[in-house]
Amino acid sequence: MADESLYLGLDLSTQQLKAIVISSTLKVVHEANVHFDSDLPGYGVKNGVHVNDREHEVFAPVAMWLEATDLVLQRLHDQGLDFGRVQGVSGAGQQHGSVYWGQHAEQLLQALDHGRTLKENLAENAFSHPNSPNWQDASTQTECDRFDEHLGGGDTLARVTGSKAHHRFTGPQILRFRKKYPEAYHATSHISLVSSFLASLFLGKIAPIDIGDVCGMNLWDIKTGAWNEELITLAAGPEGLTDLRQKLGDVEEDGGAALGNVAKYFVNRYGFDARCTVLPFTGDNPSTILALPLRQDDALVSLGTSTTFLMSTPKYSPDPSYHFMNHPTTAGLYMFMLCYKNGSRGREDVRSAINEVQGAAKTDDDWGLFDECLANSKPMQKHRTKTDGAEDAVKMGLYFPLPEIVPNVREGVWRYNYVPQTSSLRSIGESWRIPVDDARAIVESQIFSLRLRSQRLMATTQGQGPPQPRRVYITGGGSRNMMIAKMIGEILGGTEGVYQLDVGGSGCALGAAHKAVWGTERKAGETFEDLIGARWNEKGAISKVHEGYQAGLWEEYGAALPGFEQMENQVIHEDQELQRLKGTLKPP
Ligand code: XUL
Repeated sequence: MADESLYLGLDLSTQQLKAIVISSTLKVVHEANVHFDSDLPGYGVKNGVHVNDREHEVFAPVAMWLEATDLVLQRLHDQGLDFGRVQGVSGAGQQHGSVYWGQHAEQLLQALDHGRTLKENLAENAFSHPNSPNWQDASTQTECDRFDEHLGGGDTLARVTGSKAHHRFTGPQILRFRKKYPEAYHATSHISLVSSFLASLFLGKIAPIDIGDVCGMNLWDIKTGAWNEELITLAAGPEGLTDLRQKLGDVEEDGGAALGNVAKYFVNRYGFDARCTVLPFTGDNPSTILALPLRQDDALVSLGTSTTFLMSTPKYSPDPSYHFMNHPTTAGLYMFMLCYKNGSRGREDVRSAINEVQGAAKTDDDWGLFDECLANSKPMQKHRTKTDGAEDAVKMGLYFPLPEIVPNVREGVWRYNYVPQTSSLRSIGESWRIPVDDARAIVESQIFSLRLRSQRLMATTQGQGPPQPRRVYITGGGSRNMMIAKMIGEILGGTEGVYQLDVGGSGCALGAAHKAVWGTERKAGETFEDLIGARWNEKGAISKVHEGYQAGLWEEYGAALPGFEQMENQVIHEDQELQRLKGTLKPP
């Protein structure tokens, strides 16, 4: 329909700002993006960030995001988008990052001059610090130790806030920021997450933090639904509780709430309808589960630069090895999340090594030989080794080109043989063909880790078959590899199978656009799942790529899972010993 209402969803991710415009009936009508490295080279970022290796800092310039916001809207305008039809705007942001507003922020946001760019309006005077710490930052080990200790251990912190302390979480980051930049901290009037920062621009005033994204801070008590004052005091210092509470502001509990109308700047500069509503912006992971009506017990695996595993569940069973967050739209549901730093990069390293030794004619980014290695090998590469005598051993490994989050260990590659019958684990001897055997081992290893950590949640799910997800949706670059899709079905299962979710360039931006439709058009009491579920056209968005659960094989993988856990524990133990020797870890 020519005058059907439109909705804008944005995703401010690490490497780009994406925008997607959909209709009330969820059809995508426009998409645009801005790549920070190539479109805004003046900031000198690589993969969207600056890195200070000496302090393990990773951060991005806020001015770059301001410039990207105007540019992405300009690109939508150039495509012919009639902004006057846009009735709702929502968005997603890379999780955990924080933006430090200065004393003039409110005033400058309210008076945005549409004759100048956002950067010209804000960059110089609206912030107390020019950069935002990125989720890849690993500079806060000391602060994380203090957060874990503060409530009596990582287990308690996970129970209260949904996660143990993590380098990237905003609470430890704020504590470090206060110590490293005391003057800037003092001059800070508000602290936004990346999501609420972007919402603030559209709103023309500081937007509240969202109920899903607030769980990525180690500061929010999930069960009581309030800031945890002990943790805020830790981040703020003994005298600073009230001050930091004010800096953080209130949290919007309704993911579909109307925060206000779009700021005049956008009406006058781009032609937005002055009645267009701004809704809460959430984190990129919570937003991704809104790209489809993800039912309870369905799992979504994103195989991108990082690997993430997301599930929507009513069961709150936190553990230090993973994350629980509030569901971004539906009270009483939680989002379970595993987030790995090492996703595609490790697979790419193995692929390049195989291409180098095996196929002189292959270009570096050709996956043919890697896939052949997967297709020509047996599950877990079962074999008999000389050392293992008559026992069947399986090959397994860990591949972390970057220090990993799950589990928290340094970078490295480890290869083992494991004998399920005797539970014996040996560092490899002669039986491995490196790098050929690494292809199956790395893919299995990444999926084993997902199964190991999600299995507890599956315990009560299905009426028939062993506990496993109902559907497994896969998305991201790696999901296009059909061998990987098959192995996901074989190891994780899925009573209804494995589905590739093809929602174009950005599931997060699409999820945000869905949220804008729901928040703006919902009737009283209508849930996100009901409204979006009724309008979603499954046929256009997903395709079944594997049957999922294979009786026998799933159990065989299950028998090797204790070996995988043993291998991880051994590597963690060795890593801690190493750190102790270097003097960076206290004795247990
Ligand atoms: C989640 C996390 C990443 C970022 C990516 O905890 O750190 O997935 O959200 O933008």
